[in-house]
Amino acid sequence: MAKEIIDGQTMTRALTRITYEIIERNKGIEDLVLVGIKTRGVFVAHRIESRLKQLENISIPVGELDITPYRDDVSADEKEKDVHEFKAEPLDFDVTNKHVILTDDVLYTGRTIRAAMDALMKSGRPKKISLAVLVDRGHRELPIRADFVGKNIPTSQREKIKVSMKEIDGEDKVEIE
Ligand code: 3GP
Ligand code: 5GP
Ligand code: MG
Repeated sequence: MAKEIIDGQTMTRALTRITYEIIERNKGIEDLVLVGIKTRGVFVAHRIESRLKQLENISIPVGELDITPYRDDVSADEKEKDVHEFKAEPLDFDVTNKHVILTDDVLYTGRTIRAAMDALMKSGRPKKISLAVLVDRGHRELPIRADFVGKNIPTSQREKIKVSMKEIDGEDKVEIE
């Protein structure tokens, strides 16, 4: 059984708040780039980018990261398969001396983020990496935390967070099941 915890309006507000927090903490948004982790993290990145444009009237680059080949819990065979469909450069712009804000929908063990940082380093040497997530469900297995959080949702290991976003799911909501 699924229970809705975040509705569309709440998701919009959370992303707007995160955007304001990014502006506040960066005293402007110079050198900032957003990098979304596929799939839904990419939509999170684009939404923050469009709010930054509305609020500050400045455009910043948005990149997409597919971290499958960098995961530590994917079999070597699967990685091998992926590598062939995979660009040698995980990102199509240089992150050297940029402040990269990684974005994802759900933060759980932290292994995805560790893999994402690995992939990022292959594209240059960022001067700083921050993390923004829509939902932090706890249960970290690595010393990783988010700088910007839409909502902390304490979960048990058995529970699952289902994130729906307009871009691919037709509506915005977060459910726990
Ligand atoms: P996303 O690509 O939009 O992040 O991993 C593929 C999809 O499966 C993810 O969508 C995510 O929403 C969903 N998912 C649900 N539970 C898990 C989980 O425990 N691990 C991973 N990697 N994905 C999960
Ligand atoms: P982690 O690597 O931190 O364990 O998991 C984070 C990644 O796995 C995110 O990209 C997220 O999409 C996915 N994930 C892990 N747990 C969940 C969950 O309960 N719900 C959803 N939607 N995604 C999850
Ligand atoms: Mg995700």
